[in-house]
Amino acid sequence: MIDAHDTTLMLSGGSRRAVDHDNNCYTLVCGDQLCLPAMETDLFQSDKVRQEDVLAIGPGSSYLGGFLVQDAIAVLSAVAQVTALAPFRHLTTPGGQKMSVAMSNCGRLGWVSDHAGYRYQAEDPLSGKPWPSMPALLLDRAQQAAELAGYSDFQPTVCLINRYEVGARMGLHQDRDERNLTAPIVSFSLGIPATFIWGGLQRTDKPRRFLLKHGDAVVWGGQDRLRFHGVAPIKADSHALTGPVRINITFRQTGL
Ligand code: MD3
Ligand code: FE
Repeated sequence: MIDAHDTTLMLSGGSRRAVDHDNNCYTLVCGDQLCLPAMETDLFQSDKVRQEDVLAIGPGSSYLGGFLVQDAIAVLSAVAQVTALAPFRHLTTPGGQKMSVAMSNCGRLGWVSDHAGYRYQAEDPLSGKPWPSMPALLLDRAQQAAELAGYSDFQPTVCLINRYEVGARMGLHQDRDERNLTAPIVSFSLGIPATFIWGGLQRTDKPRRFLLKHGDAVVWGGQDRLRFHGVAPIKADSHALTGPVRINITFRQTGL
């Protein structure tokens, strides 16, 4: 594993980062050979994921750049199967604002927001029926990413699917609606890129910014689990597999 969680490391080492000075935004780069793996596990013996492809970005968080690239079409097909049953919709915040991000869910529980608040629930409010089940490919890949990041036995009950069109954003927030804050959150990014804003445990802590690109996975856990975070307004762009859209999938372990 490469460790880039202190800024000095982020700022040194030519091939492992690129900085967009205009946006003060890092592009994280995995796979350089500067840090040799200190340990090996069975997962890393596979030729698909190398240990040096796992970049520690915080004490509890790892970036797996390009983790999903080979499976992107299959993952997007699984998303399309879910959203055929539970269409993307723009939820309303408890404050009455329509969210710019469109959302759907699969799995035992789904995240919803309305005038009454934020919560997880077993039924899609649009249909009154259970959310579509979590496609096996999504569950498998989420568990594999968690394992690679050092979280064994990740059992997500929620898969929240976010669709960003140009201009969509997500304001700085914490994910604290989950019952189990010891489990990590696994996120997958597909389609056009986003500038991710990663703050501290206080809303006013100075955030870091980095680019989340097509195929990237990030596992957020441990001491980083309650960090404030958000997504800057999406810039106009197009991706061969998604068109002018970014899809983000987050896997969460929670009960009701
Ligand atoms: C860091 N989604 O759905 S995923 C969300 O790109 C959300 O759609 C963003 O924030 C998106 O709640 C970011 C990355 C992420 C997810 C959860 C986190 C980062 C996190 C929880 C704690 C710290
Ligand atoms: Fe979040």
